[in-house]
Amino acid sequence: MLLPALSWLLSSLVTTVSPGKLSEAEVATEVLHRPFICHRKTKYGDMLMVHHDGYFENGTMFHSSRSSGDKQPMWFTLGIRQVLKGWDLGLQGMCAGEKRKLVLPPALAYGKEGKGKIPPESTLTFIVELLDIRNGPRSHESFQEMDLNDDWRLSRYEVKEYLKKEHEKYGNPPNDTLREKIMEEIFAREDENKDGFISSREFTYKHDEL
Ligand SMILES: [Ca+2]
Ligand SMILES: [Ca+2]
Repeated sequence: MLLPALSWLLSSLVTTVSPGKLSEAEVATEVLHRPFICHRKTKYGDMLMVHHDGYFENGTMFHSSRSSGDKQPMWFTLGIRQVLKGWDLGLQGMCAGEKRKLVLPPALAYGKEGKGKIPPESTLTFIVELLDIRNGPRSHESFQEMDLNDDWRLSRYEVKEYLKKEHEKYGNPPNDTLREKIMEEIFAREDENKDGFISSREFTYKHDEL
């Protein structure tokens, strides 16, 4: 049952690369370290926790999550343009513990304009270490977990049960009125065709911009 959804994801990925621009819009990916044990690999919609170092073409480091700011690794959702396009493309199929080197052409990084200390038209190299993978809020795993009767759509009951479970997991006091309100907000936003159910298509992220 997962296959149609996956092939849909893949086809939306393929259409993103226009034939004429293939060479300039590619991420060069090199695996620097792959762990012996790999329980799952990253895919669109997953939440990733990474440490990363960024370098200019001349080898100068412009950022390192290990030494900048709070020195904490960062969490982001893969495939929704929360990060640079080149990351969304280059960090797929990765195992926790894996380390990759990505070389991003400007088109998949900060483009013609650049940003802050990144000059225009910069090709950037990143060393990314993946520390942890979790099901994204919009992953197929989350959907399947919520879809109690396996009919590939979420009813109000199923969403409410899920909220209840989440609230219990995080120790929030159960409050039916509040949950009812959250649920109605979710349906107002997600049930695009207003048929009273959230389909798997309505639920998962749209990848059109990639
Ligand atoms: Ca269902
Ligand atoms: Ca619907």
